[in-house]
Amino acid sequence: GFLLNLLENDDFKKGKATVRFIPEHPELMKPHNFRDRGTKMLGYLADTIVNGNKDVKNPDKDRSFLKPIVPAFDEFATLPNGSRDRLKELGRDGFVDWLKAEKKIQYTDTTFRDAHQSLLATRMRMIDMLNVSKSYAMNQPADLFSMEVWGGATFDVAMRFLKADPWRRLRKLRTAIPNTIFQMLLRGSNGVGYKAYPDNLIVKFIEEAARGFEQYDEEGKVTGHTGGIDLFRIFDSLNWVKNMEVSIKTVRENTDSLAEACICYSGDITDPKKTKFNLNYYIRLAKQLEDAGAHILCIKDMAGLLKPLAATELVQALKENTNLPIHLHTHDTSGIQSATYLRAIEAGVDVVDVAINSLSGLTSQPGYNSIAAMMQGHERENPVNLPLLNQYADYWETVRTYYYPFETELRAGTATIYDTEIPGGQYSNLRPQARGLGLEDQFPTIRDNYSAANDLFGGLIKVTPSSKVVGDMAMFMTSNDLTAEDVMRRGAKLDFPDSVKNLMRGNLGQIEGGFNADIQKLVLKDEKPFTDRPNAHLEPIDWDEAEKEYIKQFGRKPDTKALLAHLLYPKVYEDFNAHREEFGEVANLPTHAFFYGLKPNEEVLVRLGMGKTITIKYLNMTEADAQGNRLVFFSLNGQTRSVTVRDRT
Ligand code: 3PY
Ligand code: ZN
Repeated sequence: GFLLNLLENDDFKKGKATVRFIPEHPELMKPHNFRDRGTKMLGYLADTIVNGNKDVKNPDKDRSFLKPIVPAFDEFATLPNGSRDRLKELGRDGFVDWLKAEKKIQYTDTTFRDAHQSLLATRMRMIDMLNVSKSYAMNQPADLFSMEVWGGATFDVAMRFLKADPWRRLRKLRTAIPNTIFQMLLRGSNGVGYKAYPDNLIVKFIEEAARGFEQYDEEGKVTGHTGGIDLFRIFDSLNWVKNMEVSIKTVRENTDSLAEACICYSGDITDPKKTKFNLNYYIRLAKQLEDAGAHILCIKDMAGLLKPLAATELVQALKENTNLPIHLHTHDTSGIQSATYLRAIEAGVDVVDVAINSLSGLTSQPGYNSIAAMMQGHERENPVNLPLLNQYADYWETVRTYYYPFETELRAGTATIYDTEIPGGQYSNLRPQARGLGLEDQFPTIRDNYSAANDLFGGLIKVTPSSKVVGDMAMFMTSNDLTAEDVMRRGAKLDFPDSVKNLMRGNLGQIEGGFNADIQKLVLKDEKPFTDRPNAHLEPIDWDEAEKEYIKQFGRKPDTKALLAHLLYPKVYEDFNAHREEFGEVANLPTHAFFYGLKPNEEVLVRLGMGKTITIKYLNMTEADAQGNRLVFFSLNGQTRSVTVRDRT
């Protein structure tokens, strides 16, 4: 196929291809030609029409969707400079100095990552981001500090549920938005996963994410890289600094990106009864992170526990005791976090995290549009073109409707969050998880058991993955009808969940004040826990060996990014790879078609890449034959095609 691929390419046909064309598009050299890709896409659609998307439970067959309106922009205008240009111009240290001196409050837009992780189970697909990205980069409704676009759960979910390559998402977004700082959430030594990985895997991951993607010259030689992540937000789920040191050092020494280190906020510094995570604890932690080399300090309030009065105290104290700019992250699960922002801003916080209004609030971040409106006339106002920003909220409001099966069920803010301390991303997940175990009617008990489990363990910082362990323990207690006293009394005979054993072994690290020794003994029985870094026990990756194994398993040589995806999530990557072999790049399908298939006579435009677009119209299907097979008919660019699908419904 090469000649065929090339001849079918629109740019080539239009005479737009240059000598650079072939090296820039190595995919043309591969046997996957466009005809193949079109066929695979039909295979996916046919299967989804007949059997549905496994990820969508109980689809609403009558639902129809509106088309989101992308705010208009001038295609031919030059791209305005943004925060990334400022970072390049000033360099890291200059940029940090600028940030500390800047009076205007800065905004991070979390719409592309935490907002949908916390409201829509991380299901937001690349195409819905990409469709609006160029418009957003060109129009710049505000001088944004950064966009959070990657990391957290997105790496896993892209492959596991969206059957999409997370690296490709980053590449496409980077190309569409070259002028704004991209930030990602990195779970320290847990990377973008749920367990500790070998140090050299974390190092390589950071280097690749920061470097971005190859750029070529006329001869097809690599001339440089696009750059990828400009700011790494690094945290540890137990606030254990040792688990963050490798990441911070790697960002500082091996990349030009910014290292932002987090103090994860738990408890309540204004509550005299909550003595463990008090103001002194956070000050001490912040100083350790400064010593470890952080450029920026983040207050990561993942459960939305930082009340307004506490914000004043904490921000002031951190300003007095460190020399770092401060970035505040919260979730509005209680409903009062805009008040916290105002207090934090008045106490001198440098940057706050916001989500576009239509994907904000509750377990997500406070709304960007409304916070910008709140700041009008304030001495720290950073001007925002609000009517324009509101057009983006309209865009996302329509897009959000495509994701209705994944909507969080929380309807109003809750003050129970101060007792349970459940992170925003987990809160919206807990109810579906309970339902899966047949425990939905016991949700209030699960919530109570969540705090009981936390106390049993000795009082943890709870954020991925430690929050998952507490959640697992809460489910375990609820399904076995155990109180905390029962656990202590009968623990020697109980087989605890694996994640709990792992925590008690020290596989996630150590906690402030140490684990409760009694429960540790009950969980581990005769096993001895580690007391040092979990990574210290992990074999480093042998890269040559890993590449050989990859080639053996997948029959091709990987680039470093593919190898990393495989090493981070072997099983998830294997399944994703098999799906891609069978159905191609389904990330290019419009979202309604991806999740719900098509209705008879419905037509979609699908981009196959490099300006090549096909029109697919679903016509109809036959009854299932004796073997249960159906023939599904489409029109592909006007030609009738049929696909055979086994009906598994
Ligand atoms: C994640 O680790 O994905 C988080 O969002 C933690 O808050
Ligand atoms: Zn968050």
